[in-house]
Amino acid sequence: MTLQVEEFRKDYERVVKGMYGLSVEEASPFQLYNALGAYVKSFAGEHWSRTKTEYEKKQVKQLYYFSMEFLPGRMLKSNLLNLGILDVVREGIEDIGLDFHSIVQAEEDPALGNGGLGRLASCFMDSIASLGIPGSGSGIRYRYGLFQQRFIDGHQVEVPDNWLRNGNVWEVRKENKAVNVRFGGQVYMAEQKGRLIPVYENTRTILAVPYDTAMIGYQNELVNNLRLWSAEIPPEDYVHYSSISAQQEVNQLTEVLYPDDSNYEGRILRLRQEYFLCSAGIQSIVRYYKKLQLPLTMIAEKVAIHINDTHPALCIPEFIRILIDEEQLTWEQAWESCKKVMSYTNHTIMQEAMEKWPIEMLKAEVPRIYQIIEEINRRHIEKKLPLYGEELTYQTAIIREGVVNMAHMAIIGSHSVNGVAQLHTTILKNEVLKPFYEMYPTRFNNKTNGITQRRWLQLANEELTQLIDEKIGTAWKKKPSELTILKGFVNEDETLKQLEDVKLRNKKRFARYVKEKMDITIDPNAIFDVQIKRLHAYKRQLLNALHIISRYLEIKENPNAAIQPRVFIFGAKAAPSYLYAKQIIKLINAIAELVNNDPDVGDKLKVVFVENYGVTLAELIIPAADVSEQISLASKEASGTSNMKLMANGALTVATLDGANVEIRNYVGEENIFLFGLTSQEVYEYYENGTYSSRQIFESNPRLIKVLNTLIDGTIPDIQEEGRVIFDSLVQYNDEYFVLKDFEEYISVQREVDELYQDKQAWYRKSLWNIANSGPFSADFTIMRYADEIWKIDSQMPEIELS
Ligand code: Z16
Repeated sequence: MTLQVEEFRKDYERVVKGMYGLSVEEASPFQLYNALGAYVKSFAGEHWSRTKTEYEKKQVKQLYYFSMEFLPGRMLKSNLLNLGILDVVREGIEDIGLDFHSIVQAEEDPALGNGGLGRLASCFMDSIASLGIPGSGSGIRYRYGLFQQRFIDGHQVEVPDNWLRNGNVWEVRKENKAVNVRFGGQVYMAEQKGRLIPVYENTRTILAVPYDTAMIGYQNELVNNLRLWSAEIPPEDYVHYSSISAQQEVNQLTEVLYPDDSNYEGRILRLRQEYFLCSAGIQSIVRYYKKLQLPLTMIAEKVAIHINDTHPALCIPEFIRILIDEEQLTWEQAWESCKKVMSYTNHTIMQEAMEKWPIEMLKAEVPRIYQIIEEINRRHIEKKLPLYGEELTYQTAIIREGVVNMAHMAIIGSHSVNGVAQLHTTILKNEVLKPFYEMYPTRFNNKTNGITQRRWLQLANEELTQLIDEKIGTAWKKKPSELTILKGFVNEDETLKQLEDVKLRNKKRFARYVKEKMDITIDPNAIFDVQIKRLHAYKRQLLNALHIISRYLEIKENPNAAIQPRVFIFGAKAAPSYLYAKQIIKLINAIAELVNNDPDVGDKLKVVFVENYGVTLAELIIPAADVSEQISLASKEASGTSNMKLMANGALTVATLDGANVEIRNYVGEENIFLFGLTSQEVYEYYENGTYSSRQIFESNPRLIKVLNTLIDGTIPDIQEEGRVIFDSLVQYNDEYFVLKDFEEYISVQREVDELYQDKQAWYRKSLWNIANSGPFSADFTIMRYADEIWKIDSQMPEIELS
């Protein structure tokens, strides 16, 4: 079915009139957006319903991707692209005399995730649909997304993200698919017809109502589902909810996303959210499976459940609860199915991110689930003790020292555990999860993360997309490996020049935004140096800041020296309770204040810290980046994904050998990446021998002394407190993330960056080489491997070929 411009115009004008009683000239940008969204939704509706019926009729095995976070970004353009009607619709809109861009911008960016993990889940949703894999997402419909960030006097201030204020055109409320989720009370086992069944007392029941959103495959007529659950008061249960406080408890449940990235907060409400998702999701899966009229003992042949980090790990005991308490399976039957169905991805080795719920909390909130966890643990210990002895076995216990270790439960209850980059998986096997690797060597595997080039190249960087199309044709859009054909162009001056022009136009576009939003003038001919990711000590935005101070001091000492101009661009939110991260934000904003207003500095150095970084801003910044900062302390960043997005858009990477940077290095070669710093092995050696002394490095490096002194001597304005805290963290408290250790090498590699940029041809040769090598980081490859090796699910389009 091909859509004609004329036909679209007529349809669209009718939809606007039908929805608002207005002509397109009278409608506001938001109304125009909403009407276009409704139009797109109905356009996809046919495929959506057909996909669902097909899956059911063929009884295909389906994947359910459970995640507490999804970060889809704006959906209008992406849906139009995937439906294959982006150009026609844009042309039609512009024919009417409307501004397509302002319609696109009227959409809210749903921030139902924190960062990498949530965005990965959404890239995966796009790839799963685009590869024709039967699968859906399962998450929470938070009433408020991740806070919006404002800067006041350089400090981060959080504003609630009321993203549903004007409704959400993409979602469909499915009240008839609602399920009950039970919390609290007491539970005891009673005999009934010769079986032990649980009897509950004083529980509170909450209604889980799903809202479905179409996940549209890339030009393949296939539409999957993202199901987000919302908590409501069960209408028939008004007696229990007569008090205001009882009502408030329900309303709170799915009210807001916890704003912690790679950090465990241990709040009771978060535990309730996790169980709410798991219980609602598993109930709806079992309900669907039962419609197929197959024996419950065979559920693993039709269902695969993926647990995105430990946040939804309660899927495991909930699955067992339903199979034994409600479906009368034996423990052994339920447990065997559980292991076959479940798989788990680990996303971090940071100890502070590990979920460990106090026993008392679980007992109080989900007493039956706690009993089941105890039983899983008891059987695990009983079985492994004779095989592995006490030491190893107790290291793998689920319950220990008053807490339930969710990672241990996730590993024991699944058939697959994967890390998200080669190095990360190696560290899991050899360090963090070593006892488990000894016990279950075949359960461990790697699935390096990926990104969808559809959003991050085709949509975000239309000009680069067009250039690539001109050079190598359009097959790469379905077959990302074909990007390697670009390697044939690295010695073509004309291509390199065209690439330079594209980059310059993208930089100008971002410069306009910076001028308009922040009233800072930046020179598009300067190097645009970009670090965009959550603010975390281990990611070392501070190292970047120290480099900027060092450059500033050099300019001040020698104002007439010729230096390569550079604009340092930051985007980062700090968790509201993460004081140190907020102090670093204040520091960088203060540095910006200082250098941007110093007449000695001029265009040589500018610092731009964009407010409220998220998917939408990433789409503007990434195409404009020359340098990609991936400078976490080696071993700490599980994978990183902005590294992949920036590379695909032709930025050169300044990196430590951490996460997926290692694989980027392997693809592009040492000459095409700027490496520096400790290796993960060296970091582990320092931990073992305990010989790191940051003070010694500080005292023996005159440049470091000068740079660090600016934190405490008043050079940088208005950071009395922050400057002192940060200085002390580096010098006094032995610099947990080896910032000082890596400083000198970082400075010197940055000098190489400046030098290379003097030779534009050499620079863009490397830039093109990076783009040409970015194909392997397509999430399509990643998902193909998950589907083949973990989920054992076939594509509905067997002819598909990615390489
Ligand atoms: C998160 O975004 C990540 C890990 C984690 O434990 C929790 C959250 Cl919310 C990130 C990793 O830090 C990052 O390295 C990785 O690329 C990303 O998850 C996706 O795997």
